[in-house]
Amino acid sequence: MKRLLVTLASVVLGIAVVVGIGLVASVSGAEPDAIVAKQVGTKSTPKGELPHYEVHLDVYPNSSAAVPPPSAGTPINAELLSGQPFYKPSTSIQVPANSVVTIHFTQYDSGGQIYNPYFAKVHGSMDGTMTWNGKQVSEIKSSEVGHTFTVHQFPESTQPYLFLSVPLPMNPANAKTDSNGYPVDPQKISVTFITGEAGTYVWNCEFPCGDMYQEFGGPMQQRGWMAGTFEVVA
Ligand SMILES: [Cu+2]
Repeated sequence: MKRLLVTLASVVLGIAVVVGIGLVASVSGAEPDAIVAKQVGTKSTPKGELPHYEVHLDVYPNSSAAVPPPSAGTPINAELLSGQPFYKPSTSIQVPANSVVTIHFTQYDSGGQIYNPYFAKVHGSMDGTMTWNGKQVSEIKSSEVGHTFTVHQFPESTQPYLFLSVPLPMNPANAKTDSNGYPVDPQKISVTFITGEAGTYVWNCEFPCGDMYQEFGGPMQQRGWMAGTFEVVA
């Protein structure tokens, strides 16, 4: 009987922790202004010559004197999330429909083993690869992941299918760093994909880079930090 009670208590506690993290995460859905993809020309694709757009995103391990934390969130979030990683300049991204889009990432964080090796592979890019420091690759070592950029739809979505997942390699622990603690030679990743019709999607990081529940709490559930919106606009 005692054992049953202990089991029950830990299940209840477990649920409370998950619900609690969810509540903290939903306190604020505010994000910095959306990044709007810029046209850089046209590109030939399996679907013909399409307008080509670019987006630039940086990933930082923490804020510093040189890189202020995201403005999203309430003071309580800022307090809870200080020292946590985030995407810059925003996590809200807008790209045009029926176009080719290239996202360029500059990744300054360390990393480690990702729980699910599926997310160490590139999914949904135009040719199944990404460019990593000048090389074409379709996956990286699952033990060397810094973050992922994973775009997907809402479970109940009736919008056009969109799934894109890019692993961003970690910087080694002994990487040379600048006075703010960021690697002087960060990881550079580019991925190119084709958009379909308009739709609103979400994205998040699938590397356990946060804290609390299995490192999936804190910034992982916070728009403006490791999650955001991805809009394909007509
Ligand atoms: Cu992350």
